[in-house]
Amino acid sequence: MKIKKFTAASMQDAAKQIKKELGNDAVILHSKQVKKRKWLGLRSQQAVEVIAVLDRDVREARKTPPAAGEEMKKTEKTEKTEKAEPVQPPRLSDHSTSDDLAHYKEVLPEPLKKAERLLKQAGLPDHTQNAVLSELLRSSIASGDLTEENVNSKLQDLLVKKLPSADRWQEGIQSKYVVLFGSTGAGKTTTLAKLAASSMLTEHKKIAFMTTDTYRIAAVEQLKTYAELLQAPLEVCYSKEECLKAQEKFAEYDHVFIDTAGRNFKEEQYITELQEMIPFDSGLQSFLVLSASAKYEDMKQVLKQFSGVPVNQFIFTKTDETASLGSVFQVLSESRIGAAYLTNGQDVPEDILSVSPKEFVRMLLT
Ligand SMILES: Nc1nc2c(ncn2[C@@H]2O[C@H](COP(=O)(O)OP(=O)(O)OP(=O)(O)O)[C@@H](O)[C@H]2O)c(=O)[nH]1
Ligand SMILES: [Mg+2]
Repeated sequence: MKIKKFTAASMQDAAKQIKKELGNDAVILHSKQVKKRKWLGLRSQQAVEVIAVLDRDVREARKTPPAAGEEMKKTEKTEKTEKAEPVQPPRLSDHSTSDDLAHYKEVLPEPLKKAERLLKQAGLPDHTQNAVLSELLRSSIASGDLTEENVNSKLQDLLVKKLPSADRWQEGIQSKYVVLFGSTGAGKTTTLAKLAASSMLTEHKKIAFMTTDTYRIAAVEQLKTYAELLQAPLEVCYSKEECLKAQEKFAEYDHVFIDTAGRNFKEEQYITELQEMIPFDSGLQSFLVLSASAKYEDMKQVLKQFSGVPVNQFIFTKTDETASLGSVFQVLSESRIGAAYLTNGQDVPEDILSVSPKEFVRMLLT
């Protein structure tokens, strides 16, 4: 893709320059009338500023491109009747060069510049920002509509398409066993309590708790507090046998919420223990809990570490503690695993929500 800004006395002169420099395949992206200063700024003259783009995909995306001559006439006409309006792109042959959008960002029209700012604020990695902006540019030009509203809605659609499909997001609690695992302090126990409480209070289910987190007394105490508040039984399991016994004990319950130890994700032993203790083969929903405020590289490490255990969905915690959801977006996009819940505070049970990919993209861009 090649983008360039031209300033000329008339639209016709600009078209000649574009044709000379970019060839017959160039497409006009945007044009406006400007005042050109002459004689040390003492006099000014009307001029036209045109942004043109040369890109194979853009041309192919335009389904019924008008002939070059016709379009050129149309462009001249438009010049007389419209001021500072985007002009229909003329069809001018076949070239394509570097796709490095970075060189061209300063000449982008305002709605695309705004999209660029939003992508940056969202904290997406540079390569994702550039890929999205490049696609956005192409599809905006192809549609011939560079209004802020259209560009913004196209931006949202492009981002949604990069996420796992909506059916992988909002499943709710369906299985008998529900287990949360993840790295230390991610918010597993608090989130487990939120899920259990809403299952009991909203869905009127009979619930119980199990924990394999026996490393710290405080961890058991923390879960015990929630169990007592909900008047639900809790079984602490130190071995696989105790886990099996607890399963028998809770045979009549609708849902059993299982807490696991918070361990450093770099410890392989932790994953082996999980594989032994958790009833993965008895109708289990498993959630990998990641803090939304963690760095993308760390999230990727955790995901890799848990590749040995089945992960149904993600839960992203602490969205209230981060200004950007860029790393969450990137992890979702690369893993193709959906997000069941986001948590946004310490209060049990209210600070939890489930969102669709569309809603998530809106959050990402705000
Ligand atoms: N701001 C905020 N804090 C949260 C959220 N979820 C959990 N926390 C807090 O994070 C801290 C750790 O939460 P826990 O639920 O104990 O985390 P954990 O993953 O069980 O921790 P370990 O068992 O030690 O690995 C607590 O202070 C929680 O109140 C959230 O969505 N937002
Ligand atoms: Mg815990």
